Amino acid sequence: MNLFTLNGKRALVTGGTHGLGMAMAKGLGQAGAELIINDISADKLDNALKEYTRVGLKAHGLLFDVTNDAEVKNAIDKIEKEIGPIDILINNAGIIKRIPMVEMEASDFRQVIDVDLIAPFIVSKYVGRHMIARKAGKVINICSMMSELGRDTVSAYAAAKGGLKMLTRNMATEWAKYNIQVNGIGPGYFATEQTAPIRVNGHPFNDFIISRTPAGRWGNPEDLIGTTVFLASAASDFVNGQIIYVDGGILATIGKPSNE
Ligand code: NAP
Ligand code: GCO
Repeated sequence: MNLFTLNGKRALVTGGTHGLGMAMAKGLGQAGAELIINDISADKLDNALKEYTRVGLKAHGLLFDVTNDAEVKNAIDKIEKEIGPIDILINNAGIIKRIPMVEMEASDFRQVIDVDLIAPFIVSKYVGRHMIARKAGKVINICSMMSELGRDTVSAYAAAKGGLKMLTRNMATEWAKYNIQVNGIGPGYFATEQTAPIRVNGHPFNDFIISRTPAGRWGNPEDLIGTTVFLASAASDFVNGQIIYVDGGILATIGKPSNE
């Protein structure tokens, strides 16, 4: 089982102050990794660092906007110089805008693409330079059901997550020769702040997801920990360019009529 240990490793998790980011970071910490948690909000970062300390994990906080090239470069240089080498990167930070396409402003579309697709490129570029020099590293991009499926109102999000799947494969193609494994996780529907508006009891989408998911429930953020530790550890040293869907079976089935 030493294949799964992260002792001596250091992991940067973008958007790691709550939701899926915090759950995955806690999993990495419990497997032995030192954590570097990023967010765009100072308050959320402070509260999150208190939570990581409360559960006995070693975590540093870095405030930067993942879409801002200069801020990201400075942050990565600062981490590498003052904290230490980044062994594991999780590109988790993300936003969604649920707007019918014909009503969506290009500025809204661009903002979603910026955070969900261009930012993983920017952060990976600056972290990748150090990983390539060390000929070692793990990058995990957080994809989505929308990397494979469309849905009313989430056009920009689907475009970004579809693009992130292919960015993952291309990064794996370019970096595997440097002993860097780049893979993705595609969560199904998970209970977090991001899905709160569509997970209200009685909301048609809430009932739809429960019937559409063979497991018959929403995912709990902790359901991602096993896959995250696998992709961050030596256990996945020959796994490159894969997207592992953790979705309770959504992508495996056409679903069934709600009255069945
Ligand atoms: P969430 O609760 O909304 O968390 C998103 C995180 O990203 C927050 O910490 C947010 O910070 C941070 N963030 C947003 N813009 C940022 C920026 N410009 N710079 C730095 N940090 C930024 O969402 P979640 O549900 O945990 O989702 C996490 C990831 O999983 C996202 O990529 C999402 O698309 C993906 N995902 C979620 C689900 C699901 O069912 N929940 C399923 C599949 C994929 P603030 O809170 O301070 O804004
Ligand atoms: C939505 C949801 C989804 C989930 C997730 C599914 O409005 O459909 O927010 O996008 O967040 O990405 O995998």
